[in-house]
Amino acid sequence: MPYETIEYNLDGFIGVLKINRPKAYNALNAQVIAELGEAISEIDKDPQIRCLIITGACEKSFVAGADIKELAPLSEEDSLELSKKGQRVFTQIEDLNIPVIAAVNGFALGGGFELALSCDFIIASKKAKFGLPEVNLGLLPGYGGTQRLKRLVGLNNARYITFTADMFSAKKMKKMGAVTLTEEPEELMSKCLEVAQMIASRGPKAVGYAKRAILGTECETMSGGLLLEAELFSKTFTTEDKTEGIKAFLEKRTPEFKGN
Ligand code: CO8
Repeated sequence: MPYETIEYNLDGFIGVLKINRPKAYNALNAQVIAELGEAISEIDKDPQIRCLIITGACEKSFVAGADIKELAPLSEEDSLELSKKGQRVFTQIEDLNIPVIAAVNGFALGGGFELALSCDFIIASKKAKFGLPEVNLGLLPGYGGTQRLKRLVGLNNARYITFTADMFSAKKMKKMGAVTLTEEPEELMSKCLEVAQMIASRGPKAVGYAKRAILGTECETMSGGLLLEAELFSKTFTTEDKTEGIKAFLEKRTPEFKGN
């Protein structure tokens, strides 16, 4: 199926899916979310694929977050809908029967970091940068970040990353537990393919069952957490801080939050 904002290729047992909106640093607009959902549904039905790699087609960026220009005019109801839609697609990725590797080649910010967190593990370029900058836009992570990050880095680190909205190196993220391996930028894809080949050489059914066992009952508590996150995310769309935060990004200036 032809896609406009993503690229998908299957080579042997390994699928490689690239987010491809270079002009916006691969930011996730509604079209990317929709195409990603379609591609994941197709991959789910494909008996040949044994491991999927998700990466960014643009050299500098994995995904720089949700598309801020698209977020700006949304109402509380629209933002709730969009948050739930993205959460569904990211949960589809988490629920795939095959392992999914996030090959983080550059910026993984906001929704981009949340996309990587919905994969089974992250292999990152040493130049990659991670962060949840949402609160600096008057928003909060709305694509699963409040639920998935804490599982990897613990509550204290998740709070630190979320509340500071700071950017973190791949090395720092590896130390905190969010990143499994770091590689030189030019070796990132070959390392991911090597790991994917290793996984593909193991018993596919056993790998799938092991994935399900590791995820275990987490998803039961996850669904409640995701609903709460989506509802609170949409509440930010009733605040002046969200209007100021997004306006400041678009005007390329520092926001002045009043707490309203
Ligand atoms: N959305 C839209 N456009 C973007 C985004 C984005 N997230 N990120 C970058 N771009 C665009 C820029 O606007 C710019 O376009 P233009 O050339 O037309 O002005 C182009 O990409 C290149 O960006 P910069 O010129 O800013 O490049 P720099 O190298 O100077 O900086 C950064 C790169 C650091 C990545 C910077 O662009 C940046 O800070 N981007 C925003 C990061 C961010 O705040 N992400 C979080 C977004 S909010 C979010 O993800 C919420 C998730 C939950 C959503 C739930 C439901 C909707």
